Amino acid sequence: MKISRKILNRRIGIVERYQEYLPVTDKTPIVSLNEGNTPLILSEALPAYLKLNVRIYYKFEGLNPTGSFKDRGMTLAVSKALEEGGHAIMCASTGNTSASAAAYASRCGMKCYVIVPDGQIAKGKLLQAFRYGAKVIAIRGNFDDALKLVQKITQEYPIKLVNSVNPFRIEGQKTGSFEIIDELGDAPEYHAIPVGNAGNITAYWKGYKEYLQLGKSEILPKMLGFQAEGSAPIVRGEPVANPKTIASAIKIGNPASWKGALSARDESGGLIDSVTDEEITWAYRFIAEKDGVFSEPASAAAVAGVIKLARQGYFQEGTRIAVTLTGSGLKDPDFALSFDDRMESIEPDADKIVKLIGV
Ligand code: AN7
Repeated sequence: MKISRKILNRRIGIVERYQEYLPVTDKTPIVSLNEGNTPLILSEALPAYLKLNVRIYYKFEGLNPTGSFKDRGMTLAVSKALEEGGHAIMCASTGNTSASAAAYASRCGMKCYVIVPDGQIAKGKLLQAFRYGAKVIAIRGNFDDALKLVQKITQEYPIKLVNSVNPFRIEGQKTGSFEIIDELGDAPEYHAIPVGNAGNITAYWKGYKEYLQLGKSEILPKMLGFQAEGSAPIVRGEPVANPKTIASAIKIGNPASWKGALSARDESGGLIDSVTDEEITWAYRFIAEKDGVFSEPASAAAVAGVIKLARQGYFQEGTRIAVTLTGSGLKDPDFALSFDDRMESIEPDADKIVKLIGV
């Protein structure tokens, strides 16, 4: 029996879905894990908590194939690397880029080299890079040191760089905006997003502008970027030599797409602000415990930012706020289990359980 792809309503990846808006041709080999098409989840708890008449939507990128938004950019970057005859890719990473690069490389038989800051990568991300078969190299330095090294090496050797300085990464990631508009019928009034290397805020802004030009939307959102206070170079206006934050994904002191972030902020009339680790942690727990959405700490920085601005009376009533939750909470089990949760270990006895739960 011939199975129709249409009948199965097959989930397709972002390159196939948005090919007319991406730099691909019929000859581009598509390396895909059916990424994208992630849920836009309406928050029940947050507007109620904030006592604010707005609709807040989580764009939950943690449900991508490797658990982060990086897959949108990586499918295109690796497809183009393959089209150009590449055999190997390389990236510096705070974790998610390496997981994604490793997965897409494995899918098309490429070698993958990832350079990470030693001891600063969340466990889930590191185990992904290993399991997808990448060569993992840890340096005694930070992400910014690692990025400089991979830029130097890929200039001198036939290895494609797949960090977001690769323009195909940005092109792929702009599809996040496309999906939001396709679903809402227009852009939201505000878009909140965590900022590390600043590729994603650059990509989303590009996507919003392109869809407006195509007549698919009528408004542009104000772009609201959030860095962690201890690694907030854009907010401070200068690189941070020793960035610090519990949100290891955005522990970046000198973002490559700094200019792109400034353009997104200034062209949209938005802002880039910082949030403390305490605020990030609070938001991380709130959206999991009250909204059922488990994202990693870096993603929660955007939620913390929305809470901070809401308290300042920033948002207009009756508007829509999209928040990109960039990665899955499962990525960082050490952080997830660092609270005072207690698990009781008891005899398998119903009476004892009932007593414990107090019903
Ligand atoms: C969950 O993996 O930079 O501002 O090397 O993993 O586009 O850098 C990760 C970044 C936000 C920031 N949330 O995005 C890497 C890396 C999560 C992330 C960001 C990252 P950009």
